Amino acid sequence: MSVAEQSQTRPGADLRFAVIGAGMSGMLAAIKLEEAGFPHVEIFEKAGDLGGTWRDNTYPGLSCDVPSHVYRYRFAPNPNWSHRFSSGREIWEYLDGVAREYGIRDRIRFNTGIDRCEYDGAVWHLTTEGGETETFDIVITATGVLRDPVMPDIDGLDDFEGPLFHSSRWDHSHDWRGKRVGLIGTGSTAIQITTAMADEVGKLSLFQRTPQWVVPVENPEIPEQEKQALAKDPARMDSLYDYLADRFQNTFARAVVGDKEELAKVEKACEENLATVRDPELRAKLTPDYQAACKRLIMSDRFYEQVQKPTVELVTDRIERIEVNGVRTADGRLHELDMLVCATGFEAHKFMRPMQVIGRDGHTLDDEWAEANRAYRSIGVPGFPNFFTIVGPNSPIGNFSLIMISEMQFAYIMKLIDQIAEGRAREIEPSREATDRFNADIKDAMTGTVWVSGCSSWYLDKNGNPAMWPWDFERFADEMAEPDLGDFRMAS
Ligand code: NA7
Repeated sequence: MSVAEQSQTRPGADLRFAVIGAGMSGMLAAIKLEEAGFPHVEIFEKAGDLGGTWRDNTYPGLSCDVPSHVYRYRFAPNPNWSHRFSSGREIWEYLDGVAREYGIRDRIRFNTGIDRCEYDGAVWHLTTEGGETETFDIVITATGVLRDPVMPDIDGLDDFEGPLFHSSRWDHSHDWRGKRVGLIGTGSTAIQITTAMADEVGKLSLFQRTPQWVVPVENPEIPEQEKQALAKDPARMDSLYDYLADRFQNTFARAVVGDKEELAKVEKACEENLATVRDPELRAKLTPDYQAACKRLIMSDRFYEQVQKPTVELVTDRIERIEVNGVRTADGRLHELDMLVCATGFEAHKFMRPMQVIGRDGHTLDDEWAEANRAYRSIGVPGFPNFFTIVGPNSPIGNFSLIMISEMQFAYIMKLIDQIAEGRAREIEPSREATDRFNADIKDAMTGTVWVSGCSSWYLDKNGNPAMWPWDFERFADEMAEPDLGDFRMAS
């Protein structure tokens, strides 16, 4: 259907949309807007390719910790996943395939970051990094959560003469096989890298500041026969999706938000896994002093086996400084290295910033979020009309398939967009009162979660509040089912 034909077929077809970000959720927005008959959609992507976190992360051993058959768009089943938890490369290829199939790849404006979004009381003016300004009626930000890498603040980091990079900026021009590699951090990333490298590295020095709980989860290959059966019968893929979603929602996701019985099961599984480490000294070093699942749980049934390999040394002495040849720890020892990788995590609380967002009456998002990132149901902020966010503050990151969460949030946003498209409102934004109420409820509910049980993690913001969804999945599904329009300020 041509753009001109589409313009005649649905109300609001002349609305101009900007989608910022071409990762999993920006792609979703672009596909769904097109499907809904909105032809004027511009997709801005700061980087040179799509895929967000699955583009940036290419480290050895990368896989998702959500099963592949539920970590996919509901509308785009894939019978070909190779493993229960497929590799990062496979996930990126899946996203790329979906983008091609739905014809959005060619429409993404790559290398076009947005620096500024300003509302003038009627429309949004977006300014690109190159200084061009374009005008839109509705803005959707889909800028991701784990996007900006954090390098550790350690003396001498610049002195190291070998290759040194963050895990999400892997430099594949340096072969690590047979070399002496230093790896700082013991989050999910470092654990996957260690597991992948242990058999072929010369020596891996794993610098641990805090031990982690590791829950043993198998990652079997999916047999060819099973893939063929799924391809022949897509309904089977839907049942599998529902089954996996249900299992996750009723076990782990309940454990972290207060179900003590489920949490006890997780703790037991972690303790039994840890008990497989034979050397008591190493086992003691790997034993956390906080509750399982307080930090994001690590899923691996191979890490302990690999960390016991003679090629791996777990270093628990504090890092004092980085030197030309390696890492000096507080005991005075120099750990000589050929390359150094910082798996030191991400700045998880910036959301769309440092992009400047200036809403109604000149009010800025920087001011609005100066104390804390407070949105209404993750998707909108008072004072910022017709400006929506996918995977915004307090999205259920970590507990569920983020693709499923994005789809539910975007379906909700579409219902708000319909209000505008169908002429019931010119401006729509969450009310201050509803946003305050939502955030007060979140704060109350957080006290029952495992994330505040006494550990540091990227889940916690600068005030120590988890940027998470503190309730179960049913509540999220209920809240996303239908917008309560009484919670919105709608102006015509
Ligand atoms: P994480 O989970 O934030 O882990 C970062 C790791 O780096 C963690 O072990 C930190 O130790 C360690 N770290 C950070 N700074 C330093 C310094 N300065 N010195 C020593 N060690 C340091 O990031 P990941 O990339 O592993 O995983 C992020 C998410 O991606 C993961 O949760 C999944 O959702 C996918 P700490 O525990 O703070 O003592």
